[in-house]
Amino acid sequence: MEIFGKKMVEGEYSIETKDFSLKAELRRTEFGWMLGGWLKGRVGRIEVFRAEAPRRALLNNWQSWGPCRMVDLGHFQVGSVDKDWRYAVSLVPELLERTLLSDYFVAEDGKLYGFLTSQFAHPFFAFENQDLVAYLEYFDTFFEDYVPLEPFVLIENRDNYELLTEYGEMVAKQNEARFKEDRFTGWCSWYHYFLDLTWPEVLKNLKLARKYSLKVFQIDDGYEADIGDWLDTKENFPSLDGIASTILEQGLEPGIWTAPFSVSETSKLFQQHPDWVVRENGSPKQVYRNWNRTIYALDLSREDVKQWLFDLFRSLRNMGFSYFKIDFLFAGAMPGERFARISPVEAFREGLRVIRSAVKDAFVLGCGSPLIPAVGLVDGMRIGPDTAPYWGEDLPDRGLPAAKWALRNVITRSFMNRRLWQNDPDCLLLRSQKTELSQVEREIYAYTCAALDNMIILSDDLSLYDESSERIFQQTLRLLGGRAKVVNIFNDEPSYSIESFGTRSGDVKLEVDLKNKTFALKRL
Ligand code: FH2
Repeated sequence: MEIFGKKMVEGEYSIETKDFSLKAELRRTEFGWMLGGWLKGRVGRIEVFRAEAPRRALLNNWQSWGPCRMVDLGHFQVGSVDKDWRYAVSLVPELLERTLLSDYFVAEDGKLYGFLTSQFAHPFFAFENQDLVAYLEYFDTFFEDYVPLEPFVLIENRDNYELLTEYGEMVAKQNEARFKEDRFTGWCSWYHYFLDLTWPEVLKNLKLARKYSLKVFQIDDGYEADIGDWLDTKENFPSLDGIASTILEQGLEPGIWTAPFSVSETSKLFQQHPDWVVRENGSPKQVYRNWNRTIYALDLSREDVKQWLFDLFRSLRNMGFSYFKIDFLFAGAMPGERFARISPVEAFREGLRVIRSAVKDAFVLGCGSPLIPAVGLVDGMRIGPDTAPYWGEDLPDRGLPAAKWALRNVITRSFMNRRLWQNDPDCLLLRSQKTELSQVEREIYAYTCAALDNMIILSDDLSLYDESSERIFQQTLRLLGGRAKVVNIFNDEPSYSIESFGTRSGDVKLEVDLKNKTFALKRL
């Protein structure tokens, strides 16, 4: 094993080049090894650690929607899957063609390699020939003063699930993770209505939400005039003020979806402030396409942009919204030309800090977000791709909506739950009509989320609920509250055994098979 290209031994490492200086120290610890340090200047991309590559490993993508899965490295075709991923899949896309990547951490039987923070750099791992190589990507950022090296750890001497939970705890501590811990249930408009949301349907569900004792009522994408023009609603929709007060009058907490770091080419925001977006060769840089439009990224290094963002979220908060699903957050972290010379990761964190301070004590749910840079700044985090009213068994795993792939990440990223934030497993779809999900598929999804003590948000036309929907929902609520362990976390997909201790139904064991679609729930 090597540190900065030298033999890995306890002690100090220092690098001086014409571009940068770096001082680091490697220590042996009770759990394995830990490397910390400082650097200044223009680092670019630096190799931190190198070891022999494992044959099988748990690989993790940098953002919410990306996969976290076991990969058999002997059989994996580089570039065969990940480069087709929906939306941006990597902060170092040119490497995806050549190597297999994992962001933030890699785990194998008995070992976990990971970075504890992403405050300045983007930490990632690449498989190069027979080696596993850990890098820090600082882009072209110049650091005038010393900044901390993102700490690196090698965790050993733990059973496999504890490698992950120990890592989660270290990440939480290092980032001063803070999040609202209360359990609540909610409703979200997306997975039934999508962009066809209408106000009469909102009102209908709002009345029914009380029957199911839901606490949060969240309007998703489908109310806004354009991406970026968040305070303007579409035709036949009340103002946001009106939306919030209607929800409040029914005794629920109003929630609203935005994609706050995204700006559509067609928006008034872009017409008025073409200089507010991240650039490439001097022109606005397309960071992704969606809604049939080119989407740019807000330049979060600008004071005027931050003021606008603060005012936007403070207004929404003042209208009464207290739950904010902030989506497509990766846009804010995309590399490009920004006004101030800070790294994309610093810009992203600046943006999240502004939102956090503007909404005060409200619940902030990250989505489509780089994971580690958001720790300490959000209350909840989507940890998988979109679910869907179908299982998706024949769909290859390419980041397209499917209940099966959404649920796989719920299991593989379960160690993040209530350590970094509350995991959002994506919505439960419990309706028995206007869905392709069978009853057993709906049960597997709901009980897995509950046994792992995740957030519970329904996304159905509630008027379609029948006796089976209500029974699954009640059973789901009874399975919450436990401390969970996925016994065989490094299994090849798709079958897992989850033990959850101290749930509202006592200690339980849930065995789920995502391929054959079976489950068994037992008391321990
Ligand atoms: O809010 C929904 C999904 O939950 C989110 F993950 C993303 C887009 C939307 C709406 O556009 O896929």
